[in-house]
Amino acid sequence: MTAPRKLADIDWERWTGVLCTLVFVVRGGEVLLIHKKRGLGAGKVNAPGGRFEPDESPLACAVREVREEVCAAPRGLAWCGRNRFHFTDGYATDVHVFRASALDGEPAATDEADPFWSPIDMVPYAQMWSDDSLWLPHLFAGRRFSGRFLFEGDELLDWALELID
Ligand code: 6OG
Repeated sequence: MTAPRKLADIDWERWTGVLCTLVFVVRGGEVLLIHKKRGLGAGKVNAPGGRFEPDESPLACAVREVREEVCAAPRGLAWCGRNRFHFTDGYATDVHVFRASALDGEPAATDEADPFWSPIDMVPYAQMWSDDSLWLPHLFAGRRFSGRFLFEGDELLDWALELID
């Protein structure tokens, strides 16, 4: 089978991806971001998050990943959206995105992440996955969304985004 070049080349009814979370702690006009040190997207700025463990709920995964990556616990989590990422090499990931309203403890660096607070109006989109600028403003605006993104490596080939509600 040839690699997909457009979203329409993919059978989204049968599509599955590795289940992951992303968590954006937003407080006082700032958002907690990380310099990601390893795994998919190493070298980029992202938010804490990662893969579900067996039988884990999205919420439990979200809390655990923040604790593991930045040594502090998010509170007041709300589900904000689902992003489905398909890569032309066949990798696919199904990402549940959360917003949190508080953090217990100060974020600290780990082997996986160097955390930092960024003003919401200065989020470094140029250092992030190129889809982020398409949906993250909706998260900051309190909207929920469902996105589909087709990547070849770092290059975004095609995408679609629906707002929910
Ligand atoms: P590992 O734990 O498997 O990394 N992730 C993406 N995040 C954004 N913002 N954009 C993307 O566009 C992403 N693709 C994957 C989900 C998985 C983490 O990376 C996120 C998980 O939190 C392509 O190393």
